Amino acid sequence: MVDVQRDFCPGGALAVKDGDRVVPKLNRVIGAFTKASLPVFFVRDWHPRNHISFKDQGGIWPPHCVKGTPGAEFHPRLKVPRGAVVISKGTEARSEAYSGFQGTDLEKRLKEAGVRGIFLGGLTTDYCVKETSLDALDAGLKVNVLEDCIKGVNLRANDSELALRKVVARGARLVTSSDAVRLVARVRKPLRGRSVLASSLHGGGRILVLMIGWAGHAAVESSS
Ligand code: VGL
Ligand code: ZN
Repeated sequence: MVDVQRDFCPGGALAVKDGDRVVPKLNRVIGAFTKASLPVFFVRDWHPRNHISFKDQGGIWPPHCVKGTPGAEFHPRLKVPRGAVVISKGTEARSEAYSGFQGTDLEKRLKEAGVRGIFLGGLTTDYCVKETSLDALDAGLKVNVLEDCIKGVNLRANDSELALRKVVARGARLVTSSDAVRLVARVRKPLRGRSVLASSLHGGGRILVLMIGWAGHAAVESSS
């Protein structure tokens, strides 16, 4: 979950059109993953008051997501489970961090959790979703962008489109939240070790290929 914060939603300091519309769909994904005991990570923009990206500091953005302020809170309807992993980025005054991986321990946390692929959505398509996706690909992860769970700033009208084109060209897949929920529901069924993985491998097709990473993860979890 990338930057699903008040300031990026209507009424916020850096509001994105329809930013809040991603919340119900992301909640469905969060629910499905949680039920399947799959980890969900919550990335947030968490700036000091004098952040370099702010206009009064020479940056291009109005002040937003100042740590500890209401605007930096997750959207009030986002279902953040108790004890969820929260990753704060952009916390250094002198450096911008659009990616959830930049200056954080996100990669380490994902590796520790045995994660080989991710589904991501949130705000904003042309900045933090884009950069987080690219860094995830660089980290060797399979990246599935939840195309119905993202909204962009679009300083130029087609920025979001260009961002998606770029991440797809680099190897990410576009999927819907329904795809993700369906996949995870299958992972939840009892797995009988490697035979299930093997039969998935022979199935071919986009969805089955996607499932392998998660089935592998579930198998590792259930055997520990
Ligand atoms: C973001 C602009 C400035 C984002 C963060 O979350 O995409 N955009 N800071
Ligand atoms: Zn920011």
